Amino acid sequence: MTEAQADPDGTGAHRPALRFGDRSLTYGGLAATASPLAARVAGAGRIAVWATPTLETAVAVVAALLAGVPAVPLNPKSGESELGHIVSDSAPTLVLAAPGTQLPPALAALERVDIHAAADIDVRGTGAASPATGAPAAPIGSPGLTPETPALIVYTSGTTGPPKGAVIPRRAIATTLDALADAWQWTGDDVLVHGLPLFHVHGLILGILGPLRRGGSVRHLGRFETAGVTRELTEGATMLFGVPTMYHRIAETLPDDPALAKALARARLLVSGSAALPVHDHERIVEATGRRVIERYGMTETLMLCSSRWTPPDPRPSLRADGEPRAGTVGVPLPGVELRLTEEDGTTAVEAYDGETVGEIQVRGPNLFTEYLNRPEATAAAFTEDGWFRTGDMAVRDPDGYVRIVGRKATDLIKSGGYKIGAGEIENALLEHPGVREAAVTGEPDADLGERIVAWIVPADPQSPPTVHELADHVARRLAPHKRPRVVHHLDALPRNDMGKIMKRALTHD
Ligand code: MCA
Ligand code: AMP
Repeated sequence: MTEAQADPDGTGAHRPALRFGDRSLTYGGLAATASPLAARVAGAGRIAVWATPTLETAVAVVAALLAGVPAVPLNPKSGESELGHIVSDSAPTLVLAAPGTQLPPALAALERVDIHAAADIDVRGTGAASPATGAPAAPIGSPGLTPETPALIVYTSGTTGPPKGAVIPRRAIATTLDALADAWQWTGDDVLVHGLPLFHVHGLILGILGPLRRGGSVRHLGRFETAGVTRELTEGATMLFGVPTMYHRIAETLPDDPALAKALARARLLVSGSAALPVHDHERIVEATGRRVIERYGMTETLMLCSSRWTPPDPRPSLRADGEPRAGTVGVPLPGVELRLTEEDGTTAVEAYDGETVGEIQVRGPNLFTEYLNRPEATAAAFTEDGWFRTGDMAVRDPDGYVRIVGRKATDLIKSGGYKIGAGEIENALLEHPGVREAAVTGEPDADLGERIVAWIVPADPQSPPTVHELADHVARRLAPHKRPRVVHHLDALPRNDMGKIMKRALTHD
């Protein structure tokens, strides 16, 4: 029996919904687990969720959606100043966490509610779901809530200052997931596997809420590893979501791992997003598996913007299916998304579809966020006067409308491992280290991470400059481990222009 068939009474309650390792919940189990939690948090202003990659996080977010209470997913690896900022900015009334989890001092003042996610029996290998009561959960669009009700507040880095909270309404989540369903023919029969973190849009909205909205299921790996991908795709999963770093690691592993190649070849859909998938990795995967990876492009503030359409693979290689994924492009705008390229002035539209004329991507549509929490000026600055959101991504359009991202407007934004990281927040953290007098942060190409964070510092004492480990620990403790510098250069002085501004383009090491 397949998972899609595990519905003996036709109510859907027995169908599998979530699986994390050997713990899983059917739709009935999810409803029975999330409903009391929803009742417990109903009426709370905003709630924080300690977003470990576990069943509890998924249950907590579903409960928040059922209750209509905005949830702020917290990175459990956030350091003290990042966490302190998010908690004071979003002012949650309580924090939801798995029982037994120790929470850091930054959350001590919040009332704590344990997430009791009593999992169904282990279904792995039996093909059967456990009996459970209750109707299937319908986390989005519950009666009594408007589409504009905030669902999630997701913190995202900018070029300077601490991260901003993007307020994402229910309407945006529903719109984006339905647009992806249309583009990818994503249905309740699909079984997704992923190992992404659950405090960002990719892992949480696409990876958890996506399968639930379709009535399908998700198997989360806890942490990404290629062996888990092989296992789940071999045992019936149909789709894989990942960031390019994950596909790079897959491409590196494939030559020595025929089981991985076989598992990927079976998948219906392999999707990469959050950063550009290098053409070389894409080609290595095609060569080893015969499968193309679909790239999709999105942003925390806009949710999903572009993707190729999925069409069943044509066995005749000479026949290119319409809309086939093409390495180096992110496909075409999704249904409902208005996309334009603009010239330097930020308002004149680029009309060319010539694969050459570069413009900034600006977008409109029901998939967009509402605002940055407590930041009216930042919100206003993010939009043009006529309501287009400025993505800051630079692109060209091919004659057939395919969008090709060629760079970013701001050099102070770094994408490392699929995480967006602002140079400014790392520079501020570095300046708090007693051994650092001046600091500048840049990103440089990295085969695994896409970009790696590089710190250029003027040490307070040139005789004993702080080591890379010391500065990495310092940044990881304050902000988050993925924001730590991987390389540190010591300089006598930072290159500055006549105005005293650091000239980052002059920061190269020969
Ligand atoms: C290392 N670690 C440390 C330190 N050094 N901890 C404290 N102090 C240190 N000095 C720990 C890390 O916490 C981690 O622990 C482990 O060592 C390895 O860290 P790292 O090297 O950073 O991780 P990695 O193994 O290289 O991770 C690669 C990854 C990861 C798995 C690809 O980057 C990842 O999950 N990326 C996904 C990003 C993502 O979801 N982005 C979506 C946002 P431990 O082993 O315990 O973990 S973008 C988005 O949502 C938009 C809408 C979109 O388009 O998708
Ligand atoms: P975030 O703010 O973390 O949501 O990251 C959004 C940014 O990730 C976008 O503005 C792009 O720069 C980048 N991004 C997301 N998906 C892709 C993709 N498929 N190709 C290139 N860049 C991407």
